[in-house]
Amino acid sequence: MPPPRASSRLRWRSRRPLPLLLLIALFLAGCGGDAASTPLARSPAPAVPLSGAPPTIAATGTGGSTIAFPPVDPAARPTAQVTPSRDGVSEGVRVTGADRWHAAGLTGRGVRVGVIEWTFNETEKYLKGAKFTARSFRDDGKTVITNEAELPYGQLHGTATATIVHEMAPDAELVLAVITQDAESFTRAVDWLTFTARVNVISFSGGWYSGYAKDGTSPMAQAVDRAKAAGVFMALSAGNKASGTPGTDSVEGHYRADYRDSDNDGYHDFAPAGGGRGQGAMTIRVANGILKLQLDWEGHRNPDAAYSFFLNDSGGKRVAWSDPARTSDTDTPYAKLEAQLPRGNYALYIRKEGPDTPDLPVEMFFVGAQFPQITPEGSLNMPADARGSMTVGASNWRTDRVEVYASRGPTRDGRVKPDLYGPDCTTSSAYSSFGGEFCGSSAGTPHVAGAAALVKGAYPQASPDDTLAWFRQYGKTLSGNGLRVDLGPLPPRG
Ligand SMILES: [Ca+2]
Repeated sequence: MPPPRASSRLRWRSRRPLPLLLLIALFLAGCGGDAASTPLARSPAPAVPLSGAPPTIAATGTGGSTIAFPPVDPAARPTAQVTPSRDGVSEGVRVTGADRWHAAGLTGRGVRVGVIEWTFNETEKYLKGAKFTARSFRDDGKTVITNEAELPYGQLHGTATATIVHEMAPDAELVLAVITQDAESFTRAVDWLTFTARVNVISFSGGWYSGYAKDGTSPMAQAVDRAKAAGVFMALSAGNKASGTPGTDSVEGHYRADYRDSDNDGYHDFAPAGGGRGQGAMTIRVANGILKLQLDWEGHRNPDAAYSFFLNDSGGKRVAWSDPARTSDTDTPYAKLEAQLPRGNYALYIRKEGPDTPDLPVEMFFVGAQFPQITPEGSLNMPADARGSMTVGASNWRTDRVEVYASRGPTRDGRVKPDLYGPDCTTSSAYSSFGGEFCGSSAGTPHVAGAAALVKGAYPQASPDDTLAWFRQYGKTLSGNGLRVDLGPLPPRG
C-alpha cells in the first residue's frame, strides 16, 4: 500500500510515489445510477434571537435576500493567539474564532452541511462523534473507495475535509456525497444535496481544469448557481495552481498565452521571460511520479479546432504526446497527457492540428512538473468560477498570508475570485498520524464551510449572501490582498 498523502498540495520533494492530484477531467463514461441512501430527518434550527436593531450589514454578493444582523461590538473580539495544535484539532478553529462561538453554545446545531468528495474512508476513526450520512453518486453505490486510480487526492482527503467541517461546527449534521471524476456526477450530487437532502452549506475541495468555459456557464457552475439560489452557501476550493516554477517547492501550475507562431516553425512561440523572440519549446522540469498535462483552446467556442502537444527528452527524442479528449456532457475537445517519465528536463511543444484551426488562446494546467513560464492569473479550477460559488483560496494559518500557490481569478468573464481565504497547512487528525499538515485550498474550504454553518445556526434566516456579508465585515485582511474568514464577535443574546 502506498504511503498516504499528508497534503492535498504536491511538492517538488514529494515522497515517493508522487500521489495523484486532481487536475484531471478524466471524464469516465456512463456514470449514472443513484445508490440507496439513508433518509434524512430534518430538525429545526434553534436561533439566537434577533434583537430587532437596525441593520448593520448589507449583503454584497449577487442576489439573495438581505437580513438585518444585530449590531455587535467589534472590540469584543479578542485577538487570537494561536499555537500549534496538540490535540489533532485544526488550528483553524481557533484562528477563525470558532472556538469562542462554541463556548457560547453556537455549534451549528440544526444546520446540515454537504461535503462532496471521491471517497470517505475511515470515517469511524476520524469522524467519531459526528452526525453524518453518506450517499453515493457512483454506479456501484460505494462510498468507500480504495482504488487510487479513482482518487485524485488519495484515500483520506475527503475524510480530512469533513473532519474540518465537524471541528468547526461540531453539532452540524454532515451529508457526505461521493462522486466520480466525471463532472456530471458533481452536478447530480449538488442538485440532490440541495433539493432532496436540503443542506444549508456545501463544501467541495476539488475541481476540474479543462473542457469547459471558465466564465460561470458550465453545467457544474449552473448547478452551483441553482444551489445558491435555493439558499445553499457553496464553499468551493479555488485550487493550488498559481505557482510551480523552478526554485519553488510546488509542482503544479498553469500557463496561458495566445497561440502564436511568428517564425513559422509549426510550434507555439513560448515568450522568453525577458521578452524578445519566442522559442519553439519550453524546457520544463519533470518531478518524480505521475505527470499530468492538459491543454485547452476554448474548445467550447471552437469545437472544430484541434491542438496537441508533446515532450522531447534532452536528446531531442519524442518521449510523450497528448491524446485528444472530450468532455462527456458538453462534448468539448481538449488534449491530455498522463505519463510517468524519469525526473529531468524535457522540451514541451504545442502545435495546431489541421489547416483550419485558427490561432486561439491556449491554456495548460500541469501536475508533477515545473514550468519556467507560468500564469497565476486565471489559475482557478471549475466550478470555482461559478457566480454562486463562495470561492475559497488558501492562506497560511501561521502567517495570515495568501499562499503563493493559491489559485486566483479573474474568471474568463472578468469576475474577481476567490471570494474568501481559509486557513491551510493546519493540523489534521486524518493526516497528522503521518506527520503532515493539510495544505492547500482543500483545507481552507471546509474551514469556511464550517464557519458558514455556525453563522447559519445562529441566524437561520441568513441567506448565502448574508453569510458572505458577515465574513466581509469581520474577516481579517491578509497581506497579499485577500480576506480570511473569521467568525467575528459573538452574536448578541437578545
Ligand atoms: Ca514557432
